[in-house]
Amino acid sequence: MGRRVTFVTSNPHKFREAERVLKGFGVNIAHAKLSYPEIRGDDPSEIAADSVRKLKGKIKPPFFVEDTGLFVEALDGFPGAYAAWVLRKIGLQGFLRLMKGAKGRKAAFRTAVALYDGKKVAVFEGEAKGRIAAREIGRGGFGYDPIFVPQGSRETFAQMEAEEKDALSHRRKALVKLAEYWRKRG
Ligand code: ITT
Repeated sequence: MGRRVTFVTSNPHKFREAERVLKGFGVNIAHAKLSYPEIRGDDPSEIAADSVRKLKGKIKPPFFVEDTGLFVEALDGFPGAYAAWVLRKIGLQGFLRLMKGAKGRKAAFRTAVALYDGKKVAVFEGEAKGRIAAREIGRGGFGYDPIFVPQGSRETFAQMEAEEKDALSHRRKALVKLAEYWRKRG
């Protein structure tokens, strides 16, 4: 299967994170910077698997896509897989307003990476549990990072060095599974 795989994503931050993590496993990635239509749904794995199938014939395999959602317990999982849409519409400040009065701030990022190796689709999941901060803190990272405090930490992802976030991140957990699968297949 070789050592090089293409990551199809419109998000350069995701690409850089994936590049760092996979490099540690000797896997090099190329960036196909494009956005593609996604189905609506609650489950990142279903969304990623559907997207990778639709990209067959358009991108040279092996390639993967990734879908991430933010699930807030007290909001019954909202915004979930609609996280990108919610951020575009109301921003972090709007989201923090929605959290006012919520009973608890527990949340989790869930990532699904779907790989097509030219023969079949494989999906790998990763989760980071944590909580929603009271306000935006930190300048690093992207997306919801300034308001997400991972379990066991006092800082938001946006306050951390890139490698510190990597060590705890939902994305890394999914990508490590991809790398292990990759290695086993040879
Ligand atoms: P692609 O679909 O093109 O890969 P995207 O940015 O639209 O890029 P998602 O739909 O998976 O990707 O992203 C969902 C939202 O969650 C979006 O607003 C991201 O900024 C945010 N997000 C994803 N991963 C994140 C992370 O590690 N930390 C903070 N926010 C994240």
